[in-house]
Amino acid sequence: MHCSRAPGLKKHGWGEAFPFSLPNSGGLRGSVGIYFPDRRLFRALEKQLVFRHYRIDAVLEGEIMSKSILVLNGPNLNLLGTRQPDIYGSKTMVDLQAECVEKGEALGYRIDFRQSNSEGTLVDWIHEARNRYAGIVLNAGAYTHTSIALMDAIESVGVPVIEVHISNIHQREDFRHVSYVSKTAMGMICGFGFYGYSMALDALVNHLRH
Ligand code: CA2
Repeated sequence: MHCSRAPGLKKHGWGEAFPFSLPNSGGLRGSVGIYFPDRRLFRALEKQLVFRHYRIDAVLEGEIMSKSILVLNGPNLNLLGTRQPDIYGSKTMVDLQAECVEKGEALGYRIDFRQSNSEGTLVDWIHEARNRYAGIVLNAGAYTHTSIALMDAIESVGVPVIEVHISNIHQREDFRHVSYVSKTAMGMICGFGFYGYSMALDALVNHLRH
């Protein structure tokens, strides 16, 4: 066990998403990508987190990398629960993260849950998955229908990707019927609301086990 911060924590600045919780981390359960826009809020938790860093350090060196799944969300999904409940439901991104983390724990995987409105950031995160994550669940939002860059990133990284959409994109406008992500993802689930993420995690872990 090392008495320093975990490698995964060093490269994250304050206010950025960073992993601090693992299945056995006691009170701070199963959440990753916690955002601290307010330094004072972070300070209030810092003492507790430093304790967790040591625990994370001990585990990261071993099985954690191969037992981690990246769940990526694209543009505007941060608005979940604020508008268009007829299409996307009334639950929020935080609810979705909690559901994914809980499902991941049940399957024995740590979930790293992230959202970005930037195409380049999503490409960078897909690249980051190489040798670090067992697989990716990806809802690329509207970039699904436009992004050759995401398609190429998925193809180049050599990590299994399951595409997911909250809505049934084939019952919507014609431009949503095309998915560049589908061309390189293992498979695609759409139309089942947040439950689609759970289905995607099941499908991914089933693939990893066989
Ligand atoms: O159904 C999905 O999950 C989508 O990926 C969602 C994207 C859409 O462009 C895709 O065609 C299908 C849009 C996400 C926007 O989410 C909002 C949620 C609430 C309020 C406003 C936008």
